[in-house]
Amino acid sequence: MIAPISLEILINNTANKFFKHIAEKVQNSERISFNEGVQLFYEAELGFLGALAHFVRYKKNGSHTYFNRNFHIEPTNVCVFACKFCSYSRLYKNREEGWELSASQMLDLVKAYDGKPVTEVHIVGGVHPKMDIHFFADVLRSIKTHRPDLHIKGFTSVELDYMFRKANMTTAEGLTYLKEAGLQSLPGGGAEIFDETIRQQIAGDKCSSKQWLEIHRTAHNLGMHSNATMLYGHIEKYEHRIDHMNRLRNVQDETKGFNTFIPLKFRNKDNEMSHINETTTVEDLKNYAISRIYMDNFNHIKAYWPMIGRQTAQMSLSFGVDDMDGTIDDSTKIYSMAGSEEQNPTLSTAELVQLISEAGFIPVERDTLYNVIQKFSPTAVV
Ligand code: V47
Ligand code: SF4
Repeated sequence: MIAPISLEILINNTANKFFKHIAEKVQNSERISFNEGVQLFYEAELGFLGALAHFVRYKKNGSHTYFNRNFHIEPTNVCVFACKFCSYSRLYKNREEGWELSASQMLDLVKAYDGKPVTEVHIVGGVHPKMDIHFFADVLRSIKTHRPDLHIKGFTSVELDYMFRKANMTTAEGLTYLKEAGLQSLPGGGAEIFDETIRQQIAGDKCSSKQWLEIHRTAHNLGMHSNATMLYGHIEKYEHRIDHMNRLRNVQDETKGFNTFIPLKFRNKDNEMSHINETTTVEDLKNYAISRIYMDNFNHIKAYWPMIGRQTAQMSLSFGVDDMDGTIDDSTKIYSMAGSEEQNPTLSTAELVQLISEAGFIPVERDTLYNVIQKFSPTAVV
């Protein structure tokens, strides 16, 4: 088990004034500024960032590392939008590979978990012109009727924005309608990069940054929680990553409604940005660490293992990450289609416990809202 840590030795032995100042700020739980965040990206080395991020993670979560038992439903991969980084959408290319699940097929996917201890279903897919808000409200109601204890986390702001506009509903009306049908939390997808110039180039036709943030702010005001993501490692600069984090940090100051921040590494297989090299593992770990340092009002930083791979996810636990997402059960295709090493993402509870223990942390099964379900002894095999 990891002992409580101090930054004293680092501070006393850091000659560089900027790094010393940042380490002191982190030690004193003082917020770092936009410019300081950017400078860390350009100048700091991984070990220094890891020490600071680990300090923050330890202060917030000790050596607990969270995971949950979950599965995804992807209603369709047909999408009216044309994000350049997307390897998944099948409206414009290879339409014959598109799928469209009916409401009863989605309920059957839920029924397949009858008697199994899953706590969350994550529902996200493409934006299909025929799947409207009433269709999804029926799906939510049927899931809740069948299994009331299953937490439904569903729909990116991109899907919601499209549904609400088609139904002529305001954001508050649409969210209230879906909440009453059974929707409990929003996932973090669709955020990509908030900088308007970069967003225009990679995802120009879908909901704007302002709309994304407004949907999450409204959900929080209605008592729902949500996650936030950031797609990094493509054409953005470090300034854009910090700008993205800054906009989220500002909303979180207002609402406190975000559960976790999930950096998503751009994967380059079979999409219109395939010519861009993927980031290195060092860059991924730096990104997690700076996220942990910068997002001081987020309780959790998640490494989504189906996208980053289980080994990097395991390493990330020493760079600020305290959550590995869940068992997944091979129920999502977004990342395998984009080239992730996890082609059939499934981890048993025993494997998650093993990965977390091996990295020196205490595995904790959580529900969607981070209530503890069970704490494992670090070496336990389930
Ligand atoms: O918004 C799409 C990303 C997101 C690629 O809230 C890509 O718990 C990398 O948001 N390379 C959807 N990323 C998935 C998502 C998510 C996943 C897991 C957990 C949660 C949560 C949310 O996937 C999209 C986009 O940013 N994405 N294509 C790609 N080629
Ligand atoms: Fe559609 Fe989402 Fe792919 Fe964009 S990333 S094209 S919104 S499925």
